[in-house]
Amino acid sequence: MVHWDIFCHVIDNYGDIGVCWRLSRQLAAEYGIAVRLWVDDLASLQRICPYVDASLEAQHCQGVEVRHWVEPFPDLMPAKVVIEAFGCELPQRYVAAMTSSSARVQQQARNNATTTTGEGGRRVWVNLEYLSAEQWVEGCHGLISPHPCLPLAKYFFFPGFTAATGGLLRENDLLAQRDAVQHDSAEIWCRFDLSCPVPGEATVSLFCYDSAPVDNLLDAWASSGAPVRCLLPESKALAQVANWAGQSSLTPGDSVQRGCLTLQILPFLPQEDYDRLLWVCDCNFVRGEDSFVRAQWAARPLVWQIYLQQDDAHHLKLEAFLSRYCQGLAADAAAALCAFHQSWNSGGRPDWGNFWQHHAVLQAHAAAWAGQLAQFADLASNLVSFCQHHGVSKNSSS
Ligand code: TRH
Repeated sequence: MVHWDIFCHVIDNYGDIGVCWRLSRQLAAEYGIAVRLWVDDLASLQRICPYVDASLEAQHCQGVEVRHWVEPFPDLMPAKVVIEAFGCELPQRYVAAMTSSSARVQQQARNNATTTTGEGGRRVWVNLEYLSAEQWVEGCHGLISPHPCLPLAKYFFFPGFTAATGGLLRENDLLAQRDAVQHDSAEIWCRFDLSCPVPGEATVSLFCYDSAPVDNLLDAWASSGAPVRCLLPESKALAQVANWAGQSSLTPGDSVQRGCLTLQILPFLPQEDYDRLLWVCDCNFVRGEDSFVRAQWAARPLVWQIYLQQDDAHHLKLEAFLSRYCQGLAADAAAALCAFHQSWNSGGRPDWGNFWQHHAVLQAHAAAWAGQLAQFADLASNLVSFCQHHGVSKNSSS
């Protein structure tokens, strides 16, 4: 069985561990890979996967070996594939072990060019990058970067929206599961302890940063003239929402009614349940990277709040996505979608009426977009092929 080590440093929020956790589970479940996930913040992992015990240094969960990444890092044999997620720096001791094992392998190869090394040959070190729809990603995906002073090199692996990138995370059965739930969603509403939507009601999930103009959006929904039900999993935006509702706090199970708006507070959901929430809502407000991708697989209209970056680099990222996403979308619907994103991402007054009048067109487009993305190979399978191409086969021993 081939072993992979995945390293995740949680910067803030849940996106870094959200991506690493999905990837780890998929590699274990679909490829039989022995994944060891090193994460420095187990509490964040526990939020998205309640089966994880944040007090344990080592545990197995959903087919993945979860290890608390603390210093000093233990002495151990590095895996055949080493994934450094989002440029997190690998532990020095681990890099030193990679260096000495690579030197031994080279020495053995020199001694006996025809024999496979006792350590099983090559190792691939990959830096898994953040997702962007920008054009330059295609040119950088797969590039190698030699270490400045050690005899090691790592590859840059970029997720993306085209066949020339690393693709997007998508489990084998994801779309079939989504279709089944969307065909009959009553059980899911019941699971969330919520009533099924009534005809004419727009159900919307809301996951955003506290910088979003939430008050303006809630005002727009309250006065929209048609029923809107907003489902809000517990998040930082809750304080702002409570303030808007004139309450000192809101907790899961609470509900607020203002004009046309019914606001229902949900607990922070396990990752699989959050997916299901996206599948059953008519429109999903998402953020960052992982919820943004999952909302695309939900094949429902979405509104993305991008993670703020230094030097306003996020503006280009947002534009790049919108210009890809809007291809093939009717001009008036595309204009409404872009205007809505601009105001949502810049603290403006999102015009819900102007946006949602196109909901039928936006719905058809969201389904077509998901279908188009599903034509490309998914990120895990691309990563496995990439490692095979660079010398780590499915059967390499660790
Ligand atoms: O939490 P985020 O803002 O993460 C961000 C981004 O990834 C950003 O690119 C990165 O630089 C920054 O973190 C450090 O948003 P994101 O990416 O959508 O991740 C949220 C995760 O939380 C995702 O895996 C879905 C999950 N989630 C649940 O499991 N349950 C829930 O109830 C909700 C609302 C989210």
